[in-house]
Amino acid sequence: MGKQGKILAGYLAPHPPHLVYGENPPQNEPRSQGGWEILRWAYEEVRAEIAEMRPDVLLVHATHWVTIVGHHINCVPRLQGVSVEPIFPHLLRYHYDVTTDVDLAEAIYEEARSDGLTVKKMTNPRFQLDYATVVTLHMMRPQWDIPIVSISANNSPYFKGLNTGIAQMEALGRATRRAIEATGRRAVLAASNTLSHLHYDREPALPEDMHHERIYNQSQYLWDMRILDLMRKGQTAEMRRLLPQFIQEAAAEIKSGGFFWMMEAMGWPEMKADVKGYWTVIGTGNAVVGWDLRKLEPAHV
Ligand code: 2X7
Ligand code: FE2
Repeated sequence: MGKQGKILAGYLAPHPPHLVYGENPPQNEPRSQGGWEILRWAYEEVRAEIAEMRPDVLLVHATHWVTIVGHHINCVPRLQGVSVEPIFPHLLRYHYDVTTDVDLAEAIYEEARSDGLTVKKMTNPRFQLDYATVVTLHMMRPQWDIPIVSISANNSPYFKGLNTGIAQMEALGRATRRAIEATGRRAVLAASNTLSHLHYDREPALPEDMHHERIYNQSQYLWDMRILDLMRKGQTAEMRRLLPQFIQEAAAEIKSGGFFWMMEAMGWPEMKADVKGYWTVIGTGNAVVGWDLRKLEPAHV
């Protein structure tokens, strides 16, 4: 039997297209004057950690790849295309070229199916990646030289009621962990989510005019800080207990399931998370946060 795989780290890795737009990478067509630096610099720390960890694979729960029947796992070996953000096409028209870790993707499919989840292999070679997947992966690893696995957002917490949906996402997390272990992969997970999610509906003439960028309301700011404070202190069980109320009261995007998937796969570690940065994008609360599981091990991997 080969070496058992492991999850090296997990990141809360939000996906506003504004972050890619502000960076002006060659893959994106629109140009900007910059903007949202605090979040972009936070992602620079993630990039450095990934360069150091050298994982075999990056797994992302694809928040804006919404599937109605079941959880779909991307099993296409290579995907090339242009991802256009439907609401902000003037900010994100991104050219991507990515390989998929098909063996791991198929292992997750099998594990999830054996747990009774409705799952499907996505094999359409012309499939287009959603912008959340593209933005999160670009911000984490703009070279696109590490294979990925992307998992659709069945959004079961929306479709099936919050508690039933969360239970399903957690089952998917356990299945993902077993598949990583069985295939021997050294994996990094990403939950592509904003925290509080109420936002403005008018864009300034210059989208990156930071004079206009501020949190939508004080109550959702206080909620974000409460959750981030618990993450920083490593009070993970207490954070988990509050998440349903947070989702209801701050319209938190983590309702879409990826955060529950990732944290369950990592065993909800009672460790201090590394909050790398927090700021607003069109009024929503976005944090880049890391859980470096290598710190739980006696010797660094
Ligand atoms: O998808 C998003 C988001 N979650 C937050 C802010 C802005 C745009 O897109
Ligand atoms: Fe989103």
